[in-house]
Amino acid sequence: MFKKILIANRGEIALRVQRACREMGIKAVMVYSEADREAKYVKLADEAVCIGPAASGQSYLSMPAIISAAEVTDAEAIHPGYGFLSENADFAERVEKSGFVFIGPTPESIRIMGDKVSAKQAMIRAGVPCVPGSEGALPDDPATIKRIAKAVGYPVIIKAAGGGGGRGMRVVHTEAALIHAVQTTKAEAGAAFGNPEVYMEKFLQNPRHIEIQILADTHRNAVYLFERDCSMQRRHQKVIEEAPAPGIPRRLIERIGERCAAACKKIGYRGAGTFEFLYENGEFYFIEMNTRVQVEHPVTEAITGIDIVRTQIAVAAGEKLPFTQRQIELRGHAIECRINAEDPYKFTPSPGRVTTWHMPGGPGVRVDSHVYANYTVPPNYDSMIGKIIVHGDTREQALARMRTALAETAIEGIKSNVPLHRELMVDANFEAGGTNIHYLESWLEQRDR
Ligand code: MV4
Repeated sequence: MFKKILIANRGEIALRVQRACREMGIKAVMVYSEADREAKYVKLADEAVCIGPAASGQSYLSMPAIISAAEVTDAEAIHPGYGFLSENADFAERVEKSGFVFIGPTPESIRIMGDKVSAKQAMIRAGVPCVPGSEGALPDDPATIKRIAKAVGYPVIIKAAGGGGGRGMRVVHTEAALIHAVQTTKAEAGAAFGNPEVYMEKFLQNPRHIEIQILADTHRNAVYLFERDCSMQRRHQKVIEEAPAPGIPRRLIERIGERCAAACKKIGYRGAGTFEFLYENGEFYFIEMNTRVQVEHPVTEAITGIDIVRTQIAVAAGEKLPFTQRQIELRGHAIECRINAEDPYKFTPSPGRVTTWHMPGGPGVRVDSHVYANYTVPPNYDSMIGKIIVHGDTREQALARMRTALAETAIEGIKSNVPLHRELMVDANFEAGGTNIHYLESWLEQRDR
């Protein structure tokens, strides 16, 4: 096992990975920007290295700064967390070329999944069901594009190969609007991602966002850790996640989960990963794969009892997965509320000094956050400042525990979205379960009136 790991991230995930290191007897090196100098997890670190100014581009996104920090501290491996450089294939490659272990998949896997056209082609070959659409990137010829759209059937969606997570997409309802939409999306994709390639899919009108968590080792073992329902989102930012997904038959999850695990073995995937699907009318359609640990991983940890971060580290060190698929059991129900430093009505960021920070507790309650009373939320980064995760025997119990947890929560000095979560936890439609990807945004519109 590694003796020392460098954690190339900040905030709650930096603390989460540090905790896994502690538990495993591994020394943790934290890197921090000038804006995060006072963070407690930095002071708690075995070693800490300042890698630059507050701006991410000059700190958490600076490959030379991070690799130098690993060199001077003699770390053996680098955990990238989520966001920042976590899905940057060039970074993974530079980490390995510099003699460190990248705690994640191979640069090649990251590269394939980063290009949404090659990701989809790999999944089709591996037997994972995808949204019907163009086979690969769209050609230039307008007549051919029109023929493909006609075969797929309107409405269609044009997506950038270099996009993902909701960036670089355009819905098209009629042939009259098609060619202009393709050309505009291509131009935007070229400017934003340095890759003008686009592809076409049938546009699904009211799907749910269901994702499958997988873990794979370097000994050809891969397992799925069931699903998460991430449909409660606003502007492609998830707000609430839960597992299992309400109302989806277990045999369908088992079938798609087996396909994902088989695909991992086929492509030689290693580490943690997530297959994102749209789910509509009882069918799963692959859209993207995330090659990192995700914000919402604690939901899966709660229902399986498996420590995903610990397992990432273990398989990166070459260990075999310590469980087989048959040993993984689903227990109870988990819900996560993301806590953001933002106005709960207008969603404007609300950084600043946190004067009161009371977090909930009790049976089945977990809080992942780096925040404490008198901590100052810097204005330079994502507004997520923590997560409340509850677990219960049933969805009803999990919901009850989340309501109690949110009632106990007190955050003062900055605005937070805790009031929004309190309202959503008593919303009749959320309570019923199975809301689609548009539900939260339409709920917010209704609330405004
Ligand atoms: C789609 C879609 C409907 N049909 N693809 C948005 C994020 C990116 N990961 C893919 N996205 C979508 N792809 C087809 N063929 C609708 C969305 C979408 C969405 C997906 C998941 C969660 C929230 C969403 C919100 C708006 C649109």
